[in-house]
Amino acid sequence: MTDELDAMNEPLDKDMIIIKSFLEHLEYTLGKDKYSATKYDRYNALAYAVRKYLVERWLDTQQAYYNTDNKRVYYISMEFLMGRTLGNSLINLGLYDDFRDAINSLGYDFEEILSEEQDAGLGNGGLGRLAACFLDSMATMSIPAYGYGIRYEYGIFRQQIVDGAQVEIPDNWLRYRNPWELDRQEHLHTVKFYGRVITTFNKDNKLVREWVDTEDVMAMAYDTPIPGYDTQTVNTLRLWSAKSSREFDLKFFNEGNYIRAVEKKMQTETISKVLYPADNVIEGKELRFKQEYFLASATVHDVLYRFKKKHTDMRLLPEKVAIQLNDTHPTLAIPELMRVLIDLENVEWEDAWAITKKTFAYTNHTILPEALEQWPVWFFEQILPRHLQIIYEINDYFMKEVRARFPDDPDRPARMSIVEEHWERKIRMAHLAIVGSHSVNGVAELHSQILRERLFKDFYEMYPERFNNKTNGITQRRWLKMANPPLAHLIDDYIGDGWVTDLYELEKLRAVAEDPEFSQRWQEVKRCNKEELAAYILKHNDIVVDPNSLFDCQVKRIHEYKRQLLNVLHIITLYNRIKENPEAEVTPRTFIFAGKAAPAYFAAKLVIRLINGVAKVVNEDPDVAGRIKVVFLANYSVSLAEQIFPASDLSEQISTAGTEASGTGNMKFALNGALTIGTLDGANIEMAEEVHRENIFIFGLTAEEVSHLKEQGYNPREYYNGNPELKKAIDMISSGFFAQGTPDLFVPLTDSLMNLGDNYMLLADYASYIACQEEVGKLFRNKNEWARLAILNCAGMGKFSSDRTIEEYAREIWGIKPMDVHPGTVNVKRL
Ligand code: NBG
Repeated sequence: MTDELDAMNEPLDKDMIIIKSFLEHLEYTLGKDKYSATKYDRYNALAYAVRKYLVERWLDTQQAYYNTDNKRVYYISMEFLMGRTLGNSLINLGLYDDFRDAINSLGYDFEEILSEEQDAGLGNGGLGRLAACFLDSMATMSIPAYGYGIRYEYGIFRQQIVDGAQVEIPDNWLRYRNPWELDRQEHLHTVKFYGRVITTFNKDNKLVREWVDTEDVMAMAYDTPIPGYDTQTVNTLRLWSAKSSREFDLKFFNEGNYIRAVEKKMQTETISKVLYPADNVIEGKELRFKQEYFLASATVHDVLYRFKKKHTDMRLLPEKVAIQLNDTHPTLAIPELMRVLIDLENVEWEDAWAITKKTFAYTNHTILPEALEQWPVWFFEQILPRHLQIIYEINDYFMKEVRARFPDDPDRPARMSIVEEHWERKIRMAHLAIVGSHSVNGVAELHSQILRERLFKDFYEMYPERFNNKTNGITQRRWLKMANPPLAHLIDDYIGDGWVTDLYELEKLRAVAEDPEFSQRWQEVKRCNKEELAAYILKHNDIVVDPNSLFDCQVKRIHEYKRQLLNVLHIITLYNRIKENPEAEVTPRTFIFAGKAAPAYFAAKLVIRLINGVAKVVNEDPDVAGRIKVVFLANYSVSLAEQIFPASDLSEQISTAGTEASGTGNMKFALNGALTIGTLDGANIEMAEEVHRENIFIFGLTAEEVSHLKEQGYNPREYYNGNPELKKAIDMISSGFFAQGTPDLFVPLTDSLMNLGDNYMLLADYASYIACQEEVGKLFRNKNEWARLAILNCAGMGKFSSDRTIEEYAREIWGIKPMDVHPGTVNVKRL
């Protein structure tokens, strides 16, 4: 290696600088030579070589933030689903091609090295990935922003499929080094738990509360740079890791109980051990409650520490700080800020409350009742006694306000109270978040409307000015430029690359939607991407699929409301049609599924087994060969998603209307040229507006019809008895036709449809779904017409850039303007 380095003479050209830095890291940072280096070493060496470019801009950006003291936003989230970093960093730095060429010139396969990187899977699904897209947009738009979260040692589990069933494998993602993070040993905060509150008087003879005899955990910061695209801005994602406090250990050491001390240390450090793997449902565990407070407290202290470097008057806080709560998970930051202001900073209650409300804003991400957080009061009594007092006091004032505003509505206080008074008393976190914020937003128009009219109706009546909508978006840097280079290049060739920072530029594609040459090239790109995915499927599932067939994809968390089971009913229906009539006109399709089920979610896990059971029957039946195939891809993740979206023809967005807050996969599919089949739910509605109604396949009940039918009394059996194809499909599932030797295996699924009320109304939507799928099948046979619609869908995606979403948050909620960080504006000396 040293010989190779020595052989390089100055002056170095670009390639040589990259190669030199890569080889130096391989040798001096990792201690390897070309004989001993593994692929993973090469990935690390490359990561370190790239990190240098990030760090330079990072220091500049942070210094500029400090100097200008502009208002900053803190995005607090229990989840950040980042995926891989290397390729994305290179794209944002504008160095992708340089690095690729340099590394390839050494005889390595650059793409292969990139694929060595482990996903950072610190999230479950849409909520965590949204946070990651927002970080990219905030950096790209030069918004002074920080992400705050937890550095879980174990991210979302890795999914294996064994005999058709999901098996969870721990995701020990930090076992090998993480070249993107820098530990900040000096950024430590003490987070207190347990103890009791005593009342004393301070030197001014004022009543003060002291929280004493606490068990303390240290939160240590790990920072990851977040580069924007084509800008000097590099923001920070700060993740907290739990460390035992030294004072704490000492107590036991002094007692001579060394083992006990070490045990305690291990216990406290479990707080940041593992991500809870449930999406859209709460697990009311004490450890999770502690995680939420750990994040909230460490972040509040960090924010105030930074604020106090420049200011002493706490009333200025809302002018310098905006805190966005990603769902209710970090809502304890509200009482935590109140506690710090009142108990530690001696601010009067009224001032503290005004400051708090002006600082916080809350985003709701679901209306599913099982996902609305409510923590038992006894958790607070034991773990956060001072916060409970503060919450009670907030609620007392709030209840007075409610009674004064609505004197003739005696039931209202109980409905709106932060404290739920049923047999187990609970704190309703959403109520606390609304009362303690100046802004409450949903994530798509329909969702925000449901918040106003149903879920938070009482609050909307009281505080209409707080409610607003921010329709979700996705970053086109990762989801088109990086994930689909052939399509990105084709688009560049026709309309330039302005779309990378202004997605509305894609409108220009409308003009070439019927251009035969463009259409031809568009179809070739899709074809290539499908061949790649087909190769992946062959390698991982040992199934041969035909790239000419329609790739019909449903990839997302497995959840009853998302109705993967409805998709399965369609597959079985097609299967039966072909079996009964081998001449039936069925467009060849490959059904592709991917998604994880929460480990404790029985019905969702059963759906995975059913999909695999159906896959086995269908794929092995020669009668349907060449017509339909079913594939379940294991371990859905950000990096697997990056392979699936570019290769898809049809995007399944088929949740029961009124249940999916927004959806974001829907946007990624369409951006990559898939057509959507979907219900009028979440952001699908706005997508239909943007791509025009005639270019999207919409079926099923509307949200209003769903509520109406429920009120009238919905009877799934009517649909079952009235539709022979539906009946046959359901009977096959319950009879064990797909169960491979365990006849009753899938009965719980059909039971929930037939005997437990079919909560998500699959049966009501079945006929309309099947009819719509027939239209899809027909259209697919007309390749040019299909391509024309796909192009128009892509052209209509401008609105769904997370840049647009973030611009709205910044302007309407945070009051923050983008700022530019130029190299050389600050005095960072480079050695
Ligand atoms: C999810 C919704 C999705 C939405 C994402 C991001 C939760 C609690 N909610 O529809 O189910 O797209 O949030 O907003 O995970």
